[in-house]
Formats: sequence, structure tokens, C-alpha cells
Amino acid sequence: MRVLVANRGEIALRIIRACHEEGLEAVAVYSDADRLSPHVRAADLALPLGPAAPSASYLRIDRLLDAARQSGATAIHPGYGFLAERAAFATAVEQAGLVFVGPPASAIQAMGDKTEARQRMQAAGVPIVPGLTVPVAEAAAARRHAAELGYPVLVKAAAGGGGKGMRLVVEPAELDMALAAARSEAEKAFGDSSVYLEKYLERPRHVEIQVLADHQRIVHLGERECSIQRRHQKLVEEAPSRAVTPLLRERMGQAAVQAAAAVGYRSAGTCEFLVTQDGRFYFLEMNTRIQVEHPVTEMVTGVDLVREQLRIARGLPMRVPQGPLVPRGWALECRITSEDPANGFLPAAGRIQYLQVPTGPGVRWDGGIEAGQEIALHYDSLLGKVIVWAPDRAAAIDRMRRALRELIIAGVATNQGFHLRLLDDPDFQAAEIDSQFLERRADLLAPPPAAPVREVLAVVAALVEEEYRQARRPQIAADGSPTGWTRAARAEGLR
Ligand code: MV4
Repeated sequence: MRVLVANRGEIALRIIRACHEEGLEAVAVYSDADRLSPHVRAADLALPLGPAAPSASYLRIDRLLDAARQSGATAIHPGYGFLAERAAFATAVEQAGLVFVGPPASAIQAMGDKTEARQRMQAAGVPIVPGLTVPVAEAAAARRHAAELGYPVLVKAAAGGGGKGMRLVVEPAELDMALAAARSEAEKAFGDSSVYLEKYLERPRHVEIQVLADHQRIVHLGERECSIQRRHQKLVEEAPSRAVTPLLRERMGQAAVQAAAAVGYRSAGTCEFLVTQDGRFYFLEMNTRIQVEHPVTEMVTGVDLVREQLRIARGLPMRVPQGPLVPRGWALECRITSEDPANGFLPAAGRIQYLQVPTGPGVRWDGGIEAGQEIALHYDSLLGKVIVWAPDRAAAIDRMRRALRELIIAGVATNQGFHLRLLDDPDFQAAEIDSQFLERRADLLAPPPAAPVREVLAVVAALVEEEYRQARRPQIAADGSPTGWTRAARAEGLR
């Protein structure tokens, strides 16, 4: 079997590796801007997606199907983002006689409509956040429902997810405006202005359950805690969660399995739950794709989720541990993005002048970049992920600190310093976190005033850039570092 990977960056590389370990060939596709990107060379064969804006290339269903035909691929893995959760894409792949490495289109469809998903979950006995299970027709009805639920309430887009088109309403006087704003945002983002209401839960934790379903059965692989996020972009994830006891894990796991069964799920998927401070849990939505943070589950379960997706797509049974799930040790993931904390986390551009990725015991780097690569603003800003495993949470935090100090990305601003500040934070260390944690902690988001040694880093970066122009590869000293680059200077520069 030959698998076309309809994606780019770190997830394309991740999938190509899984293909190779499964004994499958991988076909890459690429935009003009990506013709020199690592995923192109990692694949057995790579095809251009042809002229289009870089941001549109990986969304071209017609060209992806052409590329599959030309390359002899019989399956398409969508990765995450782009077309991964478009039911129409899954349908088009199947109608072209190819295998979609993911769930049936009908499951994507059912979970993509949040009110339909809530109806189905309610019918299946999965606890949902109190609120409506149909779109709200008009403002008067919304006022009645909101009064019944009790304020504060959240207005959410029916076609939404991930926080788009969401509005918090603290008191009745704000409701009409919030409805209008949510409708207009939902119309813009999804072409569908339907909205509904939910009771607002204060400071919940974001805990999600990984599920895996083959043609015979559905299992869960425990939780990930993803409360450390900023503006609905996750930054740090861990498995297991300090908020989840073995009993809660089993109850949430069963709920997730029921959720998957209710929509005829197959492949890897994730049920997102909100867990309240008093330990209640509510289904929020199901992500019908492999997720960015899947590695932390892999580290504590020993299951390679992408390889299992490929097995399931071939009709093979999944290979998972027998018996009730007991996560082993602790895993943490830090998402490294080209976002500049000194500039409000705005996406930054630049050429990667030097790259040193962390290695050693218990460390995994899932990246999509290399030295010399130009980081533009066409795509999302994820450069790679540092994932660590250790016997317990404190050891995992220590190991992540060590790994992040090894990581060197010169030439483009990153959020590396933010991660180091977070890992040093007593509240994070005590796992006293919830989905609003970073909203309260501007001190962690804002970098301390630039140290003079930053100038040293700038000089080193310029040097490496110059060597690059001359030799296409930076001249690295025998100790593996660019000239003049001391460990102490780096540590200072990262503060
Ligand atoms: C909520 C909520 C509180 N109460 N729903 C944000 C993204 C979308 N998936 C759902 N979200 C939330 N829904 C109710 N009824 C709080 C959030 C929320 C959140 C959820 C998960 C992770 C981070 C979050 C950050 C802010 C708000």
C-alpha cells in the first residue's frame, strides 16, 4: 500500500515515519513555498500541488486526488488541520476508490455539528454541559432559555468548535449583543450563523480522552490534560492528568467509548471534556482526527497511534494493551511555535540559521524544520514539539527543562522562553491549572526585559547567517556549537 500524506510540517513527517515502520510507501505533496521542506525529502515520492496561494494548496481536493492517482497511492492520510475534518473530503476520497485514513464521513459530519453531536451524546448517555441541543431561533427564546439555565451562559456556534464564535454572557442585558456578535462571527468563519446556549462552567480543566476504534471494537487510551492554552491554542499537554483518578479515568473512558460508538466511529479520535473543580465531567466535542498532542498518550501507553490508524485503514485489528488502562509514568509536550512573546505572541518569520534539537533519555522531538529553512507566515506557526517521558510528573518537568535548554532555534523568534518560565512556576509544578490559567498569568506570557546578552545572540545569528550564505551550511565548531556561542550566553538569552 502507498499512502498519500495530504499535509506538511511535523505531522507529515510523523505520518511518513509511521508508513515506513508499517512497511508502506509514503507520497508527499507540497506547495511552491514548501518545495524544499523536510517532508518532501522524507517521502518516497513527492508531487507538487501546482500553482495556488500557499495557504490554499493543501486544501485542493481535486489536486490531491490527482496526485494519489498519479502516484499510485491507494490511501490518503489527512493529518490534522487542512482537510482532516471535512466530511466532504472523506467522501470524495472514498468515491475516488481510495481509503481515507480516518473515521467515516458520517462520523465527521455528526461531530462537526455541535448541536447534533450534543443530541447524539445525550441519547447515548454521555453527560453534556447543561444547555440547548438545537440552535436557538430568536432573541426572545434565547432570553427564556438563558434565564432557565442561569447566568452566566455561553453562546456557541453550532458549526463551531475551538472557541470560534463563542461569547460569554454574564447578565441578561448583554445577551442580544452577544447573540448578534456570535452569529456574525460564526457566519464569517463557517458560513453558518446557527448558535446555541450552554451554561458557563467556571475554571474547568480541559481533559480529553483518546479513543481508538477498529472494525471490531472501541477502546480508550486514557486522558491528556490540555489546560495550558492561550486563546484556544494549546501550548503544553500532559498525560496522565493530576485531576483524574483511576475511577474517573474509567468513567470518562467509558463515556468516550460510548460517544464514539454513537456515531459509528473508526480510527483515532478524541473526546474533549470539561472537568469542573468538584470532579464532574461534561462532553464538549469530539475531534475526529489525529491531534497535535497525540504523542503524550503514545509515551504513557506504548501505542503508536498513527501506525494503528494505518493498520485500521487496511482492515487489520488494532494492537492495544489488554485489560484496564494503566498509564505508565508521565509525559509532557511543549509546542514550539514561531511566535514572539516579546511581540504579543505574533507569528514571526525568518530563516532557521541554526537548529539543535534535544535528544537523550526520555526525549522525543517531533519537528518539521531544518537549518536553512525559511519560515514564512503562510501556515500555522508550529515548528515542532518537544515531548518527554519520565517516571513521574516532577521528573518529567525536570527532563523537559533539560530538553528545552538543549533546543537551539536561531534565526526566528520562538516561544521557547515562555515554556522555561512556565516549567519554573510553582502553580504549574503543583498542577494547579485550569483552562483560564494563562489568562491570569500575564507574567508568564510577557518576557522579562531583554538582557544585554541578547546582543551576543544577535551577533552569533548574523555570523551563522553569513556562513550560510557562503557555504549553504553553517560552520559548526567541534563541540557542536557555532563560534562564540557559550552555554551560559544561551541560558541568559533564553531568560
Ligand atoms: C466552555 C467553557 C465553559 N463552559 N463551555 C473553549 C473552546 C471550545 N472547545 C469550548 N471552550 C470552552 N467551553 C462551557 N459551557 C470554557 C471553554 C474554554 C476552554 C475550554 C477548553 C480549553 C480552554 C478553554 C479556554 C477558555 C474557555
